[in-house]
Amino acid sequence: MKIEEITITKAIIDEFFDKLKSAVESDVCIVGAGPSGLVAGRYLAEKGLSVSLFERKLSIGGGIWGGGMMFNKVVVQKEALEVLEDAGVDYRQYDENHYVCDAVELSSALTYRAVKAGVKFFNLVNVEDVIIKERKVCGLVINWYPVEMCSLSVDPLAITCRAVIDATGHDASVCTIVAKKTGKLNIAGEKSMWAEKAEEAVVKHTSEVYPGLFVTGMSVAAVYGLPRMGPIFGGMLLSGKKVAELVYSTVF
Ligand code: 48F
Repeated sequence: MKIEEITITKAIIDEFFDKLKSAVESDVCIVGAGPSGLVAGRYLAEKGLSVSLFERKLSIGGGIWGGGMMFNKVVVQKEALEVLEDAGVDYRQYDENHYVCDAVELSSALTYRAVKAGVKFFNLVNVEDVIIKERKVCGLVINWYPVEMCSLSVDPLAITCRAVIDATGHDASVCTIVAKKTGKLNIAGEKSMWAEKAEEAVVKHTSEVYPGLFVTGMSVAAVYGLPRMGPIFGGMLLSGKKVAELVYSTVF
């Protein structure tokens, strides 16, 4: 069996550039590969849409891996068990409404389901701006995250799409950029912890916050000034599912 270094190199370059070229005109772009972004991506890709997901870190999964204070278990309430079951994640009942699952299994399963549904993943890619035309977000401005980390002066590239989903967690990075550059969006800032209220509110406020820009997960709390919930993840999963339904029904 012959193995050639040059063939390995060409295979990686060819396959990656095919993926990148197929993503430059996406139906939906998701920023952030935490629980809400992964769930949203899966359900939108299963509808047959072309979905690209940009994550600035090397790993996919966002805040799932660390569970609570690095204890890698996460809690999910009864209402969100359907999303766990749909992803094939095992869980144990802790009491009447609290269930526990393994953070590593949750992160891997959500990622696997999204990949299998057809989501195109771009890790190590930072979203540094958006394209806005006629008061509508219609694309992303991207660069390698190491470019930002090293403060290199390298111009970015652009991706177009019909809807952008900000799933960047506590930072609400995309909404913050749009707020700053348009003056039309207010970022209220996340409030202190109140798990029950936060879990309900984060799903309720999952919405389109500017034409073409939708928000899901912890970013919802940052935009709307909701309390934080800590390591209970049902709201993240349900928010991801809700934003997928919202984007599909209003944009496509
Ligand atoms: O923080 P994160 O997991 O977002 P989430 O889906 O879930 C929040 C929970 O993990 C947890 C919680 C649970 O109740 O409170 O915190 O709302 O994942 C967000 C991802 O977005 C990436 C970031 O690296 C992380 O993996 N990200 C943030 N800004 C950018 C980005 C950006 N500008 N470009 C690309 N990726």
